[in-house]
Amino acid sequence: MQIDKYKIDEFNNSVLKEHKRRFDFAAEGVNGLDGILKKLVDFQIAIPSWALGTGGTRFGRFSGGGEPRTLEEKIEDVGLLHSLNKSGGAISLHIPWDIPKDAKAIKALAAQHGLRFDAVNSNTFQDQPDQKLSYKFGSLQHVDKATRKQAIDHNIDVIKHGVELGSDSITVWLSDGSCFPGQLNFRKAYQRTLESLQEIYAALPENWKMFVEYKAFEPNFYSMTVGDWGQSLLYAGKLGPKAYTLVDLGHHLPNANIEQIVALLLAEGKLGGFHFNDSKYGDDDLTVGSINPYQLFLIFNELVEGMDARGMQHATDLGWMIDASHNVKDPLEDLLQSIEAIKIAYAQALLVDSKALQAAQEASDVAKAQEILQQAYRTDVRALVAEARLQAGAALQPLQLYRQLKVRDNLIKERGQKTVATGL
Ligand code: PSV
Ligand code: MN
Repeated sequence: MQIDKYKIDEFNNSVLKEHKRRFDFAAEGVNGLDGILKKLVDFQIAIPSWALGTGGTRFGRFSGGGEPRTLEEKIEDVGLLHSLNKSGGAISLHIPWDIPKDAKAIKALAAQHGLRFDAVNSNTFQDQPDQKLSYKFGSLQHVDKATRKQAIDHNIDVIKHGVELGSDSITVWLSDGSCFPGQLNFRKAYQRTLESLQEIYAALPENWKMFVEYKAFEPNFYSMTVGDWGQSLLYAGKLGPKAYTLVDLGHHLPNANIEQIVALLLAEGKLGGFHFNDSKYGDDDLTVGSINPYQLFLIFNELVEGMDARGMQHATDLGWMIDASHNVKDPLEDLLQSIEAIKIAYAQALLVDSKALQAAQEASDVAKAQEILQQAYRTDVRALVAEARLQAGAALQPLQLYRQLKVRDNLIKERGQKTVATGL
């Protein structure tokens, strides 16, 4: 299914008057309005190929129907999203869940939808049916050299797929670790993982980046070999200038100050990218901004401040991606909400009076600093975000139009009720 541009225009015309009223109100007194709108238009968030179907927990999975059955259909779904909001212009593949059989054709299909390929993701946290050696006790850290080699080769293979698709980064997330005290020699696990990563790093093409993603727990519960940003930074530092830390918002222990982590990684030039989601307990993989929107804003505030301080391009100098699991909502609706939440937090961060904030900080005026941040956070920027969408040729209200056009019903008609997308 594709959404014709005239349907978007028709819809926009039907809500334009109300939008203009809201926009004029929201725009009043905003400094550098055009620059802010341009930044919002440019900011694209990659959609993971594994988040287009219904996610699940170890207790079950409840499919919503019409899920994409093939990589081609996944691309079609991301294309749908992108035509609705012009903000999800990239797709991130997880291999081997989504192996492009004909890379040229897949690349051409993506281009037809205005999409490019974001980071490719390797998978050494599951055993595949045709796999020789098991990852039950780890992959890059494994005590057995042959198992490590198999995992290294897989990552190199993923890079090759990425090259064919025009991607320029690989995200390595390892489930390696241990479940019980004494199971693992931490020092040896670290050393083996580092050496394995070095071999993968050596296979990176010239212009490529490697993102080392950390996670505090799960599936290993006693230790994770890349368990936090410190460990990730250690690996990235030893690997070299093409290696960076990737922050997945759900991968911290409760109450971690993620905004501070982000600020320091940026200051060190070692922040590579983001996986957006939200959580109440741990790695819940909920819709970003649904539980903790203030934290999301604070993270964006550090991002904007830190990127500006280093003269970085917001839209292109870091990898922006959603990594969530849609258990009870329609995945496409959930992704539309996620992108909206990200854009809102970004817009609010762009509104922060950074000069005044710096002055308040230098004067140790704590109350003033808080007021300045909350002034931006409490501003209703939804009409600004909508205006940026309008300027980009997208729908003023993507979710409403998605429902009006009965996209899910159409997908169910096309693909069937009982389809299952690859992923977790
Ligand atoms: C692990 O929980 C993770 O965040 C990594 O990014 C994986 O690639 C992805 O989720 C798989 O669902
Ligand atoms: Mn992730």
